[in-house]
Amino acid sequence: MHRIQIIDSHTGGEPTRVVIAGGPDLGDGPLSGRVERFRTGFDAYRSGIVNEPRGSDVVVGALCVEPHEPGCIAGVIFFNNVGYLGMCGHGAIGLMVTLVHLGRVGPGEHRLDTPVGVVVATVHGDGSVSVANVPSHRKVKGVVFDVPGVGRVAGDVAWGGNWFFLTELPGEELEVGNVERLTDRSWRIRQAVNAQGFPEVDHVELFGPARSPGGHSRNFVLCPGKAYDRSPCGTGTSAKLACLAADGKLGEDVDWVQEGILGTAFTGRFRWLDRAAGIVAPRVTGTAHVIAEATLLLDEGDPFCWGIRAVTSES
Ligand code: PYC
Repeated sequence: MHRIQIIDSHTGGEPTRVVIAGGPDLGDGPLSGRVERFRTGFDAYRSGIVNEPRGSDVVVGALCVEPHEPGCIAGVIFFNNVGYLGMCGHGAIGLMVTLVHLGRVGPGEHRLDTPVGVVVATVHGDGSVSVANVPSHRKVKGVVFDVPGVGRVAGDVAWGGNWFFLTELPGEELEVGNVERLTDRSWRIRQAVNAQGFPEVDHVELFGPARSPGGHSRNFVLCPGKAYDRSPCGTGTSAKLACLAADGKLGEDVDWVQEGILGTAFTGRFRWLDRAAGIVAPRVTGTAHVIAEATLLLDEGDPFCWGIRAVTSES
């Protein structure tokens, strides 16, 4: 019987399952190498931890490991129903709130080692958390293509710790009652943009007008395993900030309030790292709540010990 100790939280509605003990031993070295060891040698753990019957398509796992980079309080590898994430903004906020809950950290700045670089999380006195994310940039502006069942789509490809295609679909209501339609449209867009020569894009982000008085924009984000992000997506907000910066639509250190599909919000802002190259340092602030402490039991005699593998049309 394997026992895996977890703490669950949600950040703006999007769950994070932090693995505190009992996860796979990935050895040491850079996190980019350890995520590959996770993928090739221990992928059953990923599925067992986040997939049904213990989890669901929407759960994002966060395996806490010893950091490699100096000065980091922890290393973290984020994973979901179908694979691994470079970074995860809502997950980093959830991890910090979990570490506060455990009494391991208090208010102040804390460095986290991830497979795509070091991020700096600041725990504020009011419990909110800011994440200074990895350098982000827009790769291509204004990619235009036809999407079967959707029509002509134009948008940007950008990196915010994961790869995104960002677009607006005029007339599309970004509300939770429409998630089936939004999921279908976003999935078609993802397949089409991948076929356009951007196979790296695994998240699709649709934008529309904000609904709240202080908001600047609302989004719907489709994740790689076809689950939609219940939060405004931290890495997606970082990619958005890179696009806004490149277009001169947002100034340095100016707040951008990004609503997600449930109406919860992250506040983003950026600093230029290299203006000529379009590279920004994004910072995303949000709140999370711890909702469960548990021990997962993995019994090899159980036919679904290692989870029910998520099936998408690509897997
Ligand atoms: O907040 O960066 C994020 C994220 C990525 C996938 C789900 N949430």
